Amino acid sequence: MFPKKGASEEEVLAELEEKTSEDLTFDSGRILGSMCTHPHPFAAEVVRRYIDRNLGDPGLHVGSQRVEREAIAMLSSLLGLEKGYGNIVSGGTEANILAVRAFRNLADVENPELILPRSAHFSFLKASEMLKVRLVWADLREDHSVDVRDVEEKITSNTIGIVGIAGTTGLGVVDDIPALSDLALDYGLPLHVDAAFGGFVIPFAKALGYDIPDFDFRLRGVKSITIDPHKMGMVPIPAGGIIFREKRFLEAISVPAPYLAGGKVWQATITGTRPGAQALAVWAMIKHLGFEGYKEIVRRAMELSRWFAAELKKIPGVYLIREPVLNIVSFGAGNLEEAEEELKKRGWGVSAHRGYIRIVMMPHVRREHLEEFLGDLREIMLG
Ligand code: 0PR
Repeated sequence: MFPKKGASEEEVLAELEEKTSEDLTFDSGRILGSMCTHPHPFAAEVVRRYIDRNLGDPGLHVGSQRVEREAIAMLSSLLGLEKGYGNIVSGGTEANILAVRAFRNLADVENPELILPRSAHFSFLKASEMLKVRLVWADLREDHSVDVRDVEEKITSNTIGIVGIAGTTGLGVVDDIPALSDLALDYGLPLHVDAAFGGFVIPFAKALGYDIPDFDFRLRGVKSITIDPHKMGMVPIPAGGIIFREKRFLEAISVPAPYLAGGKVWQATITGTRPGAQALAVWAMIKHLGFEGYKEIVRRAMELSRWFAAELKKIPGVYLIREPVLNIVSFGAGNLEEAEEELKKRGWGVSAHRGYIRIVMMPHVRREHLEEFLGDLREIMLG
């Protein structure tokens, strides 16, 4: 019911505290399977300070729009591109939808088809339904990366583009993007790389010496990349990123908004009114942490993943789905559903819906949390 009279802030907050007391918090260390984290306090402060900025009407917030462009420029440069075109959007879902939209609008095809790995995120289902693009699923190889030969076999005259994944949702696997890029160039098709998760991991992990395939704009077939600051970038939700190699992709999805303060402006994003604060927070976090700062975060996460994977293998009945590539470790067990139930009862935020349990070494996950988790898992497995 809509209350007739207002209550004091204290009363309302007390009620909210009570209502959200069931939520798991990132600080507690119990959330082990999420790609989100407690945002960096500095990024949270930036969001609070610029909470009223609306990038849907950049004529009012000219400075914020410039900052968004600079954020895109910094992300582009991280991804090996001198000048990129894109936006800070609401998350990986919007970013992927925008990429499919651009590919579809640029292709002159009556029954558009998009080829993507079976491991792709469900955001492409939304894109498919909204944009009337048929999804053509490519098989995976034994190592859970996409089978590039199968991708090639599935190319037809209806194909509008190819998707590769740099950090799959379930296992953190990086597809053979160099091979997909060559294929895309051979067939004159655009390649979209979904690095929603991996974008803020792979460049730093590579700098640390981890052997991970190239995945970014340095490969000429790559025409667009999704990279989410609200995952490993430590920016508050919602902050996704979409970057195109060329302006024509952005132009292909821009609609005129003629009556705004800036005169006739063009909008490519799905959302109209959209938070400037998040774009400013992306900019601020990159400036504040720099390459070296993110590298340290990734170093910790990668080392923790290797250690955790080795510890898991010591537990009877537990097996890795594959050796970790990024900071995601997924494991199976004979009695997986029971184990999940029992872990949940013990207060762990994990899920076994994909047939395995995924642990994501986000910045809030610490070794002592994992030790406790391993102890519980060992007990459960030994029954
Ligand atoms: N692409 C990939 C590779 C993803 O893993 C995800 C999200 C997306 C796109 C879509 O991003 P948005 O959710 O920002 O639109 N993958 C996460 C997952 O399914 C989303 C998530 C995050 C789920 C936190 C749970 C959670 O606690 O795991």
